[in-house]
Amino acid sequence: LRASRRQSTPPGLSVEGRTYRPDEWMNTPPSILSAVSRRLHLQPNHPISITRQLIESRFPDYKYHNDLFPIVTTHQNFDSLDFPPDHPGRSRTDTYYINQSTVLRTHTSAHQADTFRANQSSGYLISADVYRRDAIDRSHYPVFHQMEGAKTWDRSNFSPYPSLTEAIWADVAAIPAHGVAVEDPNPTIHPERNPLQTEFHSAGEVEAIATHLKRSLEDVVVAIFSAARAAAATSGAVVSPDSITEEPLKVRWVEAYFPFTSPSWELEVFWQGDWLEVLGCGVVKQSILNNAGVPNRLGWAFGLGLERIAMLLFNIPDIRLFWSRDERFLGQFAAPASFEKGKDPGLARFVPYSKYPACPKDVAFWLPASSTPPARNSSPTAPSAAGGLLPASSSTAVHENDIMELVREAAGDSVEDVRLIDSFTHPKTGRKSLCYRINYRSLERTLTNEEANTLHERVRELLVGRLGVQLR
Ligand code: FA5
Ligand code: MG
Repeated sequence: LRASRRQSTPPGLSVEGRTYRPDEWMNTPPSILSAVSRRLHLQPNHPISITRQLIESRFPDYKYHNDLFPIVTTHQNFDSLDFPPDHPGRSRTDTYYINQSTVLRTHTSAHQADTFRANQSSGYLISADVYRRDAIDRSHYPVFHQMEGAKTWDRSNFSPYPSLTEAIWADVAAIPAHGVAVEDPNPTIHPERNPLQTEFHSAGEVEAIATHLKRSLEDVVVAIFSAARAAAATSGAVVSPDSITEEPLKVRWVEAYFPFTSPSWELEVFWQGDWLEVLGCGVVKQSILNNAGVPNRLGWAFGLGLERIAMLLFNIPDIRLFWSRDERFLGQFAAPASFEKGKDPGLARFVPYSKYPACPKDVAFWLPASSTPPARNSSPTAPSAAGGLLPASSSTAVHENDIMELVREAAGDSVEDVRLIDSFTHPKTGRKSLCYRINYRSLERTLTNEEANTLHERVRELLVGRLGVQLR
């Protein structure tokens, strides 16, 4: 009896002493769970940790939360932030679930409501590891780090100013001005999707909050840029020049949409010939503050990608490098003695060690006929037309993220990127064929062609075994 009962109940999953009960929603592989203990944002001389401290130094009066546990409820990650029930972010193709109501947080905003509720200070920063099923390339990794920031003001307490709006403008005036050209400081906001919350905030309050938000974040980017330039100057000719150090800094604001802020923006930085999104932000939806038990407060929030900023700061070319335990990487970074405002932190830029040869290999296959959808994609919440759904017949529902994850499972960090290079539909049968190019390249050594073949063979086997494709 005991044995059969043990069989019918899934075993508990223990992560750092906390126990969870996986169910049929579980889609988190062991390789992802093993990242939980790494805490790169707290490793003393790690570039992610140095980047965190440099940004924290621009917000000296804020409260810092750096050890919030990554496994959260779907309520924290989605519901508390007003995500609609059919939001694609809830899908098992995008998010790592432990069970139906437990996920690896997909963003630091998962802690917004709880932190507002605790209301320990008017400003806070949360730095943490976050987890997403996503593409494979040099700027995407299934585990990365975000910093969340928020600042709120109390409606019932704005003395010595005559109004809350004037109190906020006084705080704006305390942020140092910068000389950087902002290409689009005030993009057009579309009130249908980004209403001004006029039932809660006056136009003057929103303008003051938005200005404080933008100035605070421009100040961060300018500080990062100055530190990067100073580092490049001391590193001299050993590092290759990049657009951050060779050209004047260019930033712009773009309208964005989040379920939990309105209006919302993204900040982009011009980098290596293109605009790179570094953060999302906006005026906090009043319903979130009201539900968190602080209806008298109003303010802004942002979430930025620490890897994106660290790549700009240190000129790090590949996001996989952050996970390296190789001394040739880790040995290059040292936290400065102080992060004093207005003082150069004296950082050094990353000097690449030799780049090992790439070993590209293609795999072409027919997607399964629509009558046999793979079982692991039968999530009850999968939206019918999520971005990333492959152009197969609609009911086949092989998601590109499933292919990405399978490649990671087979070949881990030996894959630099995965790209769809061809797709076509057979004119008679209507079946879809896809061809992906997988670029095998280790950051640490040369892969022999034989090793790459072994990895590629494993990918091919998993594609057939898991997704039911037919290799061509
Ligand atoms: C968010 O995650 C929102 N929670 C941000 C936010 C917070 C908005 C508070 C408003 C108020 P987004 O998915 O765009 O938004 O991610 C935020 C940043 O994380 C991006 O701008 C980018 O810098 C970084 N990022 C996103 N996905 C990845 C990835 N796969 N790898 C590395 N960095 C990423
Ligand atoms: Mg974004």
